[in-house]
Amino acid sequence: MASTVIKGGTVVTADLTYAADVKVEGGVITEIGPNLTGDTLLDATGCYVMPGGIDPHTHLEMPFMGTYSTDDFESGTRAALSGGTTMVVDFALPSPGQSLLEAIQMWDNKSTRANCDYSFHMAITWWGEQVFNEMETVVRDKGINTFKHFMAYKGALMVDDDEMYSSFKRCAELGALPLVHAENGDVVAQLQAQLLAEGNNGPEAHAYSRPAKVEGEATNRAIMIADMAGVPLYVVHTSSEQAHEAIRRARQNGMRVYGEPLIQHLTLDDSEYGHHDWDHAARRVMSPPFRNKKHQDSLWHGLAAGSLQVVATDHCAFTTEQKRYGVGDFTKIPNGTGGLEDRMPMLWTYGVVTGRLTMNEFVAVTSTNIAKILNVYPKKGAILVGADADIVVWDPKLEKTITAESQQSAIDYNVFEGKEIKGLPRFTLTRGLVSVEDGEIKTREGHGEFVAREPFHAVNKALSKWKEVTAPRKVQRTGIPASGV
Ligand code: DUC
Ligand code: ZN
Ligand code: ZN
Ligand code: ZN
Repeated sequence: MASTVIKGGTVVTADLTYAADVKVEGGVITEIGPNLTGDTLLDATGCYVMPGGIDPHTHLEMPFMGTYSTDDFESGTRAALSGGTTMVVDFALPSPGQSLLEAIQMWDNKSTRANCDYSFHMAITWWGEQVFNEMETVVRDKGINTFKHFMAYKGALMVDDDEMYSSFKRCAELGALPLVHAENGDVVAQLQAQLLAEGNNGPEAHAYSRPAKVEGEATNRAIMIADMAGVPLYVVHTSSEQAHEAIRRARQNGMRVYGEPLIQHLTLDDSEYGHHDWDHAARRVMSPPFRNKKHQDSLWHGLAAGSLQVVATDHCAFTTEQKRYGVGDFTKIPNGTGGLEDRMPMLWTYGVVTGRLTMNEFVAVTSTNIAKILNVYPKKGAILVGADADIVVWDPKLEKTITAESQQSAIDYNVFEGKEIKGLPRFTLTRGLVSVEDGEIKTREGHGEFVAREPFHAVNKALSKWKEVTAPRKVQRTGIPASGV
């Protein structure tokens, strides 16, 4: 079998840093050690050999707000690989009333073009007996063990507390992990209507309509509901101190709650919405919106302290033309920003180079923690013999300025335009296939495979101590008084 050896680099994992060569055969890592030989040699001198990134949160070719997100599984995964990310987890999104299994079929069809491996989360956008029953098939037969709930997007994707509690209990039975988009959709809808009525219709009003408190409230509510349902919880795109605070408090009380800041929220702030140019501001409209420096600091601290575990993108890319659907009414601006190819270089530049994160923490939050939480470790997220050869050979000396012209993403701008990056892939390997070589993109459409994820056996054991104390028990009594006296 043809072998590839990554030679002369320093292996960096979530817990170790050491000099070693890494040998790859048949798409997996077969040997790690000194002086390895092989058919093809990749020179990693001066580089860090790390597990390829996993982006746990993307929306590729997703029908949303009257259009489709522009990056599909081909351009999206090409963008991912160019920035060192070797696996994406996308959301299969049934429209309300649609079968979950039908939605998976749609996502199966779209994803045949993927350049790197991928997995799916299932969105619960409505509730009923059919959904209850299909959830079991999704977990048992479709390899999907995570269910996303939108607490916002009222009248479209939003589920209420009744539906969410029902679905969380079902997740607990099935060994599945619920995810939440935590914003109070009722309050957002009222604020949107009020802002429009006052003539506040520009993209800046998008941010006014989604203050940090709507996120803090919803995050705390979802955590409490998850605890009552007896299931852990994963909070997507944690963007505010209030949401982070709720997650910290829950973890301190023994609950398994995970928080996922986005690279956008870590590095871009709400001053973007004050820009004089409508297009500039609208291109940055996403939910939750960018926040101020206080919230950014909180997110960075959470990553360092371990109260937030994962950095994602929520990659959901719309062109300027699509953003202009919302001229005159900010509620019609398609929500979403890109970030797939910039997540790792931006986090390295703003995290590792600045000293906010160690290299090992960088690997943990971009790959290993995600693989563990989503139950694909150590197939993914590891430099270990037997693991998939999803590897990034990271050159800390490579520099570039981010521009839309040089990006892989199919849209016409980049929210990180002009940022100076230090640290980029010299090579990216996806199951052994070299897809970035000395900065040159050599992806192969259709190379990516679906990664099935098993249910979690620990889910039902994850109750907090509060649950045990308040578990209802019927009290045995004597001397019951006659009624009506
Ligand atoms: N937020 C976005 O900005 N886009 C896609 C969905 C979401 O929750
Ligand atoms: Zn969301
Ligand atoms: Zn300008
Ligand atoms: Zn999302």
